[in-house]
Amino acid sequence: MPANLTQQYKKAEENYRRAETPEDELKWLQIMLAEMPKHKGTDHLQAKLKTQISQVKKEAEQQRAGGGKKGSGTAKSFRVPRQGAGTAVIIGGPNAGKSQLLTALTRATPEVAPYPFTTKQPQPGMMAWEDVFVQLIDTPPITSDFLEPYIVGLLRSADLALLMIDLGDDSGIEQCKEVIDKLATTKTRLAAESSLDEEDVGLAFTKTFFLANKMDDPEAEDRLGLFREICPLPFREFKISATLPETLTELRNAVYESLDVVRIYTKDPKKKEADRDRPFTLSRGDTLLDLAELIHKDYAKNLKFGKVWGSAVHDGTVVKGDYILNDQDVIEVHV
Ligand SMILES: Nc1nc2c(ncn2[C@@H]2O[C@H](COP(=O)(O)OP(=O)(O)O)[C@@H](O)[C@H]2O)c(=O)[nH]1
Ligand SMILES: [Mg+2]
Repeated sequence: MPANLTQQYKKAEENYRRAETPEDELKWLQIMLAEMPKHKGTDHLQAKLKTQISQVKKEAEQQRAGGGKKGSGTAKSFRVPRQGAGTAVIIGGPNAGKSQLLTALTRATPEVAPYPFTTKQPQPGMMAWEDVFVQLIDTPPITSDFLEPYIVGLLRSADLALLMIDLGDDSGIEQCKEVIDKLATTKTRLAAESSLDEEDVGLAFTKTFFLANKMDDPEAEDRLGLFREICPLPFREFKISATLPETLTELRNAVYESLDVVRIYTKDPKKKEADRDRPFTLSRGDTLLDLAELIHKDYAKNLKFGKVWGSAVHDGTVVKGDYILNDQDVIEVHV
């Protein structure tokens, strides 16, 4: 659809795709509609947005009114506050090694056990990558007859899904297929890249890595071959053993790289050194204005200029709000 959508539209779309509540969805859908260029070429898309807006409005109202309604209080919803440079959600069938992976990559201590359904609530942990952290969330198993409803919301708002298969047992093949089939019945699907569906605006896709786990098992390679035949997936694949940390290096790097963020160190103009402890992370392509907004709303409003030390510019270069940030820039924000 060559609609020449603006940068603001694309940002709103990204926020909508990852919205965690109907109120949030509504807000971003309305911005999308306002930002959409109005001409013949976008008629179709405008109509779709309007339909989606009225649908989400109804959902938001129902949710607001739902407090007193019978049954509505039973649907447990777990919201895990976003933290770090981005979020990856670990999913899979029972015993795939989800909790083991979280243990191996973070300091979190979920229960790891050779029996299913040990994990019932989402369990977050922070994975270190150089001087930043990525949030990983361990979840309960998904089977053909059971999917904790909150997992769909977690997947939707996540940057990445990590789909694990148990190659330590023949049953892992069918169990992994069940996960994929089950998610295919929801409005959040796994895909090679994150996007919104072009026809059904309510349908969101989340970028997924396929983790072939327990490769230390002597029959793992055969099972993987069989699975690939039965259920070919377009996702990037990693062969790992969650119990062997040395097999996880490529995955750790790829998870961070998939976030496509840049690290920015801010410097107080009155001080000699930048704050090297805790970089801000922003999406690649973001500008000085985006950084100012992240620091404080008033900073964006009152931004005068920035001074940059980095790989792409001479030391101390003065830049305006539209300066595109580079990884590891040191920036003084002047307001
Ligand atoms: N051999 C082997 N066992 C593993 C591996 N990853 C996990 N396990 C074992 O598989 C069982 C289930 O792991 P767990 O992380 O609790 O699975 P979950 O249900 O997906 O959270 C545990 O006994 C783990 O020690 C692996 O890479 N190799
Ligand atoms: Mg578990």
